[in-house]
Amino acid sequence: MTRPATIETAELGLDEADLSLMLTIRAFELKLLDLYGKGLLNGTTHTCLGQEYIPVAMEALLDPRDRVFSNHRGHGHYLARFRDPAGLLAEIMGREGAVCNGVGGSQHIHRDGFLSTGVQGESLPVGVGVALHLKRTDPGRLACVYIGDGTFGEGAVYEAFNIASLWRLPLLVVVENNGIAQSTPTSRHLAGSIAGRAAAFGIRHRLIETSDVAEIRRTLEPLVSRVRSHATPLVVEFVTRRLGPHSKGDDTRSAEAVRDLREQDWYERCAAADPDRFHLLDAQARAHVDAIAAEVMARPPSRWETR
Ligand SMILES: Cc1ncc(C[n+]2csc(CCOP(=O)(O)OP(=O)(O)O)c2C)c(N)n1
Repeated sequence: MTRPATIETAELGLDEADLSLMLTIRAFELKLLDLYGKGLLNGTTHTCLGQEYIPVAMEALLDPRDRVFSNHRGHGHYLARFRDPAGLLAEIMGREGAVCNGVGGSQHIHRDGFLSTGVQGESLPVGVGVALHLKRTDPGRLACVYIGDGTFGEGAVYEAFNIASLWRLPLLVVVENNGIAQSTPTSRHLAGSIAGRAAAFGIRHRLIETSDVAEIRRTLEPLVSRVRSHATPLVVEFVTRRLGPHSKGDDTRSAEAVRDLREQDWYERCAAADPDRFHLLDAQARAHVDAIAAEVMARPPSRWETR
């Protein structure tokens, strides 16, 4: 019997393209940590190891004309949107072909309606302004802003919630609640709950605890459609896991705590569901990223011409 071309099982809830994308994002992030370890990258970086399924699930619910605002942990957001590991790596390494000519680096990317910032909370008020613009000029489009749980410590979040609710703006806030902000557990920095904070502004909130991409899309599709059709804000909170350090080598958690998180990782779940096919796709993703890294490293430095 020949194998099916796509993995589509109840356990996985994934087709092959989605799984390949998740594996490519993982391979990309692991490659960055490897390059840093070898002293081949400068600056800093924040990997989304463990959180890759979130932008992959969300991307199918977004329109290319929507605007996406990303944060310091944004490589997965960019890769899910543009599938351009070479451009992003060139940006991080300051090589020719860099998305922003090597000026933005890991945290400050701008391309076709996508904008990231390393300043926590900065993008929400900007996203609100863009949502207002979209409501007036292009009804049906939305502004999607990714933030972490720690960012709820920024006052700008609440100014943005207030106006988004009051003016009924098509704002989709995706919270990647990975239980920790740098070194501070969420339980030590956030009173009440994210749901309660959204409710205080009359904003709908949906909690997503699964990493099953198909289930996430099924659950969110009607809610995201409503953001578009009713021009109304929505907060989607993912309970997720940060498997890597905050940035490069600064994990303050115990090895045991990180091991427990790894056991809940989508990667292990998908590998167990169809090991042969999974490992083939994983090897392909790693080889693809290895080849890109070798090719990008051989490029000359990027140039930024000021006019
Ligand atoms: C305004 C501001 N304050 C502090 C920092 C330093 N900083 C970078 S990431 C981070 C923690 C962010 O936590 P969270 O929002 O939960 O996102 P996560 O890193 O867990 O993805 C901090 C404090 C910053 N980038 N911006």
